[in-house]
Amino acid sequence: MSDTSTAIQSTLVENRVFEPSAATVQAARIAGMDAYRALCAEAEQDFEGFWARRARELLHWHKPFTQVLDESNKPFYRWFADGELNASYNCLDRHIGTPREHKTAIIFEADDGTVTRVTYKELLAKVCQFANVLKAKGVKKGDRVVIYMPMTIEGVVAMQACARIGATHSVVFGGFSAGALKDRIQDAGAVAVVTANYQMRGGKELPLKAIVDEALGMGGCETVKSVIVFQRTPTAVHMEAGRDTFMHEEMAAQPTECPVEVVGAEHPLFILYTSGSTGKPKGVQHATGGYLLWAQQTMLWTFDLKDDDVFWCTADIGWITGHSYVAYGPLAAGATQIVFEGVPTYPNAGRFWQMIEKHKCTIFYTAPTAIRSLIKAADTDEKVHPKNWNLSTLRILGSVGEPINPEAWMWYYKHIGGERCPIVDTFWQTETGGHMITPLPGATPLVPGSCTLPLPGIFTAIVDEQGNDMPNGQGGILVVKKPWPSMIRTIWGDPERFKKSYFPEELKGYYLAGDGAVRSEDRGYFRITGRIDDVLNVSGHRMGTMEIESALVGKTDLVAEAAVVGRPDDVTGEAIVAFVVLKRPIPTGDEAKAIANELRNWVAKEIGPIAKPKEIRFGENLPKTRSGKIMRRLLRSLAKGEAVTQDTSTLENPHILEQLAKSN
Ligand code: 6R9
Repeated sequence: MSDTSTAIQSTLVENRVFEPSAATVQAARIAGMDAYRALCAEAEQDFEGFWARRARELLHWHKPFTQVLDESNKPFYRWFADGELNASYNCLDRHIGTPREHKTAIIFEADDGTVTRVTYKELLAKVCQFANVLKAKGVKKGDRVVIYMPMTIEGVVAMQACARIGATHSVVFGGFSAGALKDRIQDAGAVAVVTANYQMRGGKELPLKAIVDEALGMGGCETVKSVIVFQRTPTAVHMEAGRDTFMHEEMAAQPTECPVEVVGAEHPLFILYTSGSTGKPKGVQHATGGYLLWAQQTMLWTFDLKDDDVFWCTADIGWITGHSYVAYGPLAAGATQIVFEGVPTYPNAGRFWQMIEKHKCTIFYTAPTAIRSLIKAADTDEKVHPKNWNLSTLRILGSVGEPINPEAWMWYYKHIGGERCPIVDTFWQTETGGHMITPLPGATPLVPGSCTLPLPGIFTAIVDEQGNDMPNGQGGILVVKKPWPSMIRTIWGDPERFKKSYFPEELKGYYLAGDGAVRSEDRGYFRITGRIDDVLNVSGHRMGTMEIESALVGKTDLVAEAAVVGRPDDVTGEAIVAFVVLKRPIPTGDEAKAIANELRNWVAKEIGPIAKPKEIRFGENLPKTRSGKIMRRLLRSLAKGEAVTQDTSTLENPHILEQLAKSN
């Protein structure tokens, strides 16, 4: 387990328990712990029946399935495989002709505060038009479409339109660089890219289309035949004749109806790239039926969604949270949701609270890093303290992306939830498709900093390196013992890596999450202690240390070698620290600062600003064993400013520890 996790662990001796109020329990879909246990028992006694009942009840099947789970080719599990459906039909069409037809589907608030609303009927019309645009461009079932869009209604429209025609989308977060975008376009073999001319964030106009041009210009993206551009701002951009067209012009020429392409339940709905422990991002592939089932079911269970709720998940569609809890789950469940283009600190750090008041938000779902930065802001500036806004419409709060420390939990509970709203601390991953371990608002007694218990049907456990169960109170490796419908199907184009990364032989066929965890002795509650692989979690964003290292050594005129580790950070959870060996003498003073800056900007250019190291330290070498392995544990201690207590006897070059202990 990483040093970071031990640090988090030691601050977490938590005895506070918050029981749901009687009124909350009474009104809840899963009302009380007995109801929760009954569902768990149902899943245990009749595993396939449990899932089949939910899939029949929650989804519209064009062709009903007869088979539930196909385990004939483990770990390539298949769910509801002979059933046929369409995700867009399930998110939109089936609400038409019901009272939801004229219900607001999306309340969009732009960076500058402008609000646009669309009903389910209007959203369906837009999705159909855009689906027709894609078809007119020759995009067919099974083709891949890369979406590089800001948070806008059009971003959701693009995803839904792909689903409608059976094209597999791959959304790339708008903060990724041209190089990262190119890698993803190339790996997915995309035939089209949907983007915007610019995006607006914090009052700034940031380019998207120019980055697409740069990515496509790098070579290797010859599969891309069309680029469709949403005109977000009036600013003109270069448009390549024969390849690039404007979304609004294309849509205006298309009818507002488009029959759905019915696909098999296992048809890949999307690929989403995420960081792993090697340099190359993994294209996590999700299937249509199982994924959509769980996205919708968790809306109903975890958020206890009711018809009059105003749901707000602040995640970007470039991440899994924005897939499951913006683009698919809320729509499948027929919710009204807020989609926000901007950032929490613009025009000031009261933006979230102001928007909750303005839109009468009832369920609010965000990341600990956002909460921590807003706590800091509220502490230094009374004017942005949440007490300035009326947050009484809120009834449920959620947290996702990283462990939430008890201090942040308590602040969230008190100042945002008014000590009235349960906090659902949802543990899950890109690979799991939807929530795995989370409290239920009307059932689970809450313990700050703990994601509590797995959802019914999800069989998580903590094991040792041989897959043996660990007793409560003892930390170990988090696994899932049984498959579940929304699980990753494979890594796009790399089934071997899928097997090796997630189902290592020594773990008895369990799914390996890549996190460490411990269960409390009294309640058996899960607490996630952090990644056990070389993946960092910076502001809730997954970053592979190897990815950053390869970006650094890619600066061949300067860098000879680099090692990247994480260090605990009050606001971002973890911060990136890079140890760099230059192809020149160790710089000092202003020169060191200038080179560090140059390297940080280089990483931003290679991967994206989220990957910028917070600190760069220079040395004439890295600490290595005699066999040449970089001693990362040691670097982690140095990054934290700790004295090195590890055994350094295998270290070939102990004197460099002194160099690397100093920041520039
Ligand atoms: C949904 C998402 C997954 C990794 C995961 C873990 C961390 C997510 C968490 C949490 C503690 C929670 N993580 N939720 N850790 N408590 N409630 O974030 O997906 O971007 O793939 O990241 O995030 O380390 O393994 P993804």
